[in-house]
Amino acid sequence: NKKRAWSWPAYLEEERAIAAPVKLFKEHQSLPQSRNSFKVGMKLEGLDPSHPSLFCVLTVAEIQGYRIRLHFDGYPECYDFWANADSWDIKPAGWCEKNGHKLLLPKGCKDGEFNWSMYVKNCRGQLAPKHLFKSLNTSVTPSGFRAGMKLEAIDRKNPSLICVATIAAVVDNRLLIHFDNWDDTYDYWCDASSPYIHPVGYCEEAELTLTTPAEYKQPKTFSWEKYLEETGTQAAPARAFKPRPPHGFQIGMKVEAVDKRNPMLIRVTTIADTEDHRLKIHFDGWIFRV
Ligand code: MLZ
Repeated sequence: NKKRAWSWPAYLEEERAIAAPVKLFKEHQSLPQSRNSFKVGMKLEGLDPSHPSLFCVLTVAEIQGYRIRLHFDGYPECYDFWANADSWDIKPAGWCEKNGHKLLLPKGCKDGEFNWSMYVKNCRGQLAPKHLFKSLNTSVTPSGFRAGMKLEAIDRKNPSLICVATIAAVVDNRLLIHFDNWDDTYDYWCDASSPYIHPVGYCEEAELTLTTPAEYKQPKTFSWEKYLEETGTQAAPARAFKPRPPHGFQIGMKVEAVDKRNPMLIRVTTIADTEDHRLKIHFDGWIFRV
């Protein structure tokens, strides 16, 4: 009675379930089109997932298939995180300087004293070569978004809040969202199809509460017209927003998903519940506990 290797087709048949069709996945979630050529030890710049507007000095610490584990230079390993090899969130050395973004330096390095080529030399490291970064050559479609424009955006750290926000930067097809009068720990990058961003006037139209900028004097009487005038700014044009249609995944479909508690693992999972833009993932064989 030899045990056969686990396989998706056999498992799906056993469970009488279907795999989520490939067409439901976004390009970046889909089957890799290229190979992962990153190597352990290569250094690069990338977004900190817990402070998603901040680029940091990172080193490739581990490779698993199409994924790479990234380590923050000078920081404990517990902050390491995984990214796909084609992620927009990773950039070659020098990208921040070229694009005018702040780079969080390795612990111990002083601002103004950091220089990539000296740094890799001193730590006998190696820069990840530019051609490994798939996202550098993405085709850019012109959009109506410009840095400085205002909008209404969901605070992803406090997702019940829709707040007065500003486009702090536009790079490729991506927008950096900043919340007025808050520090940059709430900032994040998204694209024009993000369900987290809405044009000015959205809350009023949908009869939702708009959270006004921190320390705003008369929050009760906030008016966009007045605020745009006070700040000498413009609203992002409604036509620039390209809201994505609901995702199409259905309850019961099987997918492969990262285990967020142990993110080196990708597990066999089932879609347990759906909202327009969100899925609830159940890890097969694990019992729900409160
Ligand atoms: N409870 C939090 C809410 C911060 C909301 C920020 N929105 C951009 C605080 O007061 O710190």
